[in-house]
Amino acid sequence: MSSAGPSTSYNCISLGLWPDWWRKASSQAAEEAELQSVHANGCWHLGEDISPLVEKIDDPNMANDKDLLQVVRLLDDACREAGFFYVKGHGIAEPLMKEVRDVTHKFFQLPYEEKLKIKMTPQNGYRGYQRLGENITNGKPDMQEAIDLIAEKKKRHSIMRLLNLVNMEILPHQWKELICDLSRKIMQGIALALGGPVDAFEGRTAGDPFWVCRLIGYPVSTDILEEHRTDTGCGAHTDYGLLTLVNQDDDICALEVKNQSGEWIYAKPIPGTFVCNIGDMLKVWSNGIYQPTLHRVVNNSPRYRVSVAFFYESNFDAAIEPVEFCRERTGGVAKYEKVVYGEHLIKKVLNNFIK
Ligand SMILES: O=C(O)CCC(=O)C(=O)O
Repeated sequence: MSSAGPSTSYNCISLGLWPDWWRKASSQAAEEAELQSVHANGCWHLGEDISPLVEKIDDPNMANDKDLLQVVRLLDDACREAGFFYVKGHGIAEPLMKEVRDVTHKFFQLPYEEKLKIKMTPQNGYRGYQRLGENITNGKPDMQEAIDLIAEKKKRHSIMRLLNLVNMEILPHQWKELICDLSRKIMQGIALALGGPVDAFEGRTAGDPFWVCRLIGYPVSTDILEEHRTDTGCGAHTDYGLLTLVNQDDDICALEVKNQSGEWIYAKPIPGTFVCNIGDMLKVWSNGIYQPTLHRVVNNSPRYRVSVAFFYESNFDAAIEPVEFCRERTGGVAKYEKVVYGEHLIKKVLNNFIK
């Protein structure tokens, strides 16, 4: 989940370092040439194959696996230099990724009254449908509608029960399991990349990860009444958890990431990949070795865009603080105070919706 403004969560802040190739990309053509040359150099930022990690991370001999260790090194580069990266070879079939986006499009095409049947309320734990402009970032309504599916802690707030009211299962059943498992594996890789044990995020840190799956629809701006329109589908923010995976429409550029020169550049869709970015909890935990990166969404295209973002978080009640082995690598002093993830989340969520 992300956070707004100089704070953090559904919308937030903090800049990652960007490699030169990323900084230079300005025109579409220059961008493409640049991306290709970086890809040719085997740069992991552009969808290097993470299958060695996905397939072998649970193998007791994984520490000797050269291919896996190479993915870990590239993951370290990506987290240090950009805070944003694409993954392919992740094991989730492209048709399933498309099906998830298709059902999301289908839901948002329903009449407004139908969508309201699963309206988000405090009583259902802030799960459900949010109308256009209901989510706010940096004090401004976002030009998006969305559905939040959130990890269940109390069955009576089940979003699935609500969804039955419109006789519709929003996402294929296996989606949550697959994406949660993939997130856990990438986090295992990140633990190794930071020089920690593979299970560093297990147990009290993220052994029972809280998660939010957010289905987001960004209308064409000219379809929005002028008096309701703002210029962003999702205002500039960083995400407030550990890791976010975004399954975005293949053919619309709208997700923008701020580079070190202060320019907004597209995280262009690359079919079959997830765009991943790290969040605020990882910054605290790593004592700033990895920094989340400011991003936003602007849909200037003539088409309705959807994305399905999976926010993989720590345990809801985890007290996140700089871990010792990261402190040792950064001068021995904790740069960030302890944060209880769930408290942080609630504070942000309450600030992020129009009352
Ligand atoms: O729609 C996207 O591509 C990203 C959405 C996002 O950044 C967010 O919801 O935090």
